[in-house]
Amino acid sequence: MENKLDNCIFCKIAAGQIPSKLIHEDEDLIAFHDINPAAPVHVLIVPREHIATLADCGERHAALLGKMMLLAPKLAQQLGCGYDAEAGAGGFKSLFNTGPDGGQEVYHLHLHVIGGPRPWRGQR
Ligand code: DGP
Repeated sequence: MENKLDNCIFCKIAAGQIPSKLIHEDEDLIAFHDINPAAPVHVLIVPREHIATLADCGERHAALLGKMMLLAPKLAQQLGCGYDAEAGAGGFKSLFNTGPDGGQEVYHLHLHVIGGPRPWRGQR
């Protein structure tokens, strides 16, 4: 599995070389709290494999991307911002930023999971 321990902050977090507030880890993914949260809950789901952006993903990454997206509602539930369909309440945002115009700052694929009671920073 490719990683970039020399210059990628998320590879270093995945390798345990930089501390983070981890909330999930398995053989493919880690998840941790964002250092600069935009909302009461803001976590990042990150593959252990170094993939720079969503645009660098191919067919071989389909299962990994599916795993990332399926983890998002589980973590949201665990962190108190799950979507309750019966009550029509709660919920969270899940977001991939891609490239400079997509607002991407860290070039290691990650899925933001953002939620909690509004208002959030920069949001209604
Ligand atoms: P993006 O703009 O999509 O590339 O978001 C990168 C996010 O990563 C940003 O919300 C801040 C977060 N981040 C950057 N460096 C670190 C770090 O060292 N630790 C943690 N926990 N989060 C980080």
